[in-house]
Amino acid sequence: QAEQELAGLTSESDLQNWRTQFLGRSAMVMQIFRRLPEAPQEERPGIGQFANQVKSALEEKLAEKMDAVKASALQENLSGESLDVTLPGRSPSRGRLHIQTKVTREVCHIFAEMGFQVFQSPEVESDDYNFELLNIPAHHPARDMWDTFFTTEENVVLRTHTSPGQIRSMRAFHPDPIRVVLPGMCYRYEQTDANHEIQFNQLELLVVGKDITFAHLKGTLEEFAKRMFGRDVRTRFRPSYFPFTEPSAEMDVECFVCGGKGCPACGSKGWLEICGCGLTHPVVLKNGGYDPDVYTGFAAGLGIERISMLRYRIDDIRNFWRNDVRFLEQF
Ligand code: FA5
Repeated sequence: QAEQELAGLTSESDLQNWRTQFLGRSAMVMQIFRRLPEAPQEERPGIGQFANQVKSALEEKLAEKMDAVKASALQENLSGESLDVTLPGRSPSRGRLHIQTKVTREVCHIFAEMGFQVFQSPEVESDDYNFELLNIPAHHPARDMWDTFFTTEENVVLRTHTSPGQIRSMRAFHPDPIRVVLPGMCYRYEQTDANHEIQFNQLELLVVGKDITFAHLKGTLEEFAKRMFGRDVRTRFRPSYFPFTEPSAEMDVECFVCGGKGCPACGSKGWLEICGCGLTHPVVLKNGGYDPDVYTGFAAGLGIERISMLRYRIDDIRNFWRNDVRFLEQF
């Protein structure tokens, strides 16, 4: 009877009812189990076994039928829906590299052509690497040059510049000569304006060898500017101070955003500072493992966003990390 009824069913809910009727608590097979103790002792195993066979045969039939019912319901659904292949497609939105990633790669590429290799160094740094080993002791007034984000862990800071990578690369390369660039994000707790952000990319340059002079530094940076902005670009060096270089300088590039007339990007100066630089301080060489009586070096820290501003004539640095897609998708 159970099998006969099952054959005629076509919906899932009918199948549920069938299950209650033939396999539920009050179904006949189940009653056999419940009333087994009433049967004579020696017949019980035979009856039990037979009831079990019936029960699993019914379960198997139900499962088969359930599959068939589901399959035909799906088939019915599919044939009921029609697909209009003439509708216009929805194009997926395309991701792209951030402009700073692109410019960083371009700058690395230029330096690679000049013989530099890329070296990676961490964004979260110890006080030692960010300051101490760069000849900036605790309580030294020069620490005020970098408004620092401290972490809850003692002596752990977000790097304020890529210069800690100088020590890391020296320790990795010693005693070989070095010619590396170190790109990466830096963080400063400072007031933002048209050319200052609280997070920005720098690219550190480090050369260590014998007889490295200021002429090498100047030549390298000027050649970089020519390759980045065109052969007629005008640059200027101004004397400056950094505890980890001696002598120190800063390099400005003529402001292409306003063509020298004055704009927010250059603070109406007509020139935009793109890097700090200098000859590596003997104390820093020593901290990196190099004998300052034998080796000399030069270093620079270039601001990638500033370079992008000049290159693409962008008059406010805050556009880069505002995450406005209308701005970002132009690059
Ligand atoms: C430094 O950070 C030194 N570590 C640079 C250096 C390296 C000197 C090696 C000597 C030897 P400074 O704070 O001036 O220096 O920053 C260097 C460059 O990073 C600036 O010229 C500018 O281009 C960029 N920069 C600095 N602060 C910001 C900021 N808040 N937002 C955007 N760019 C910045």
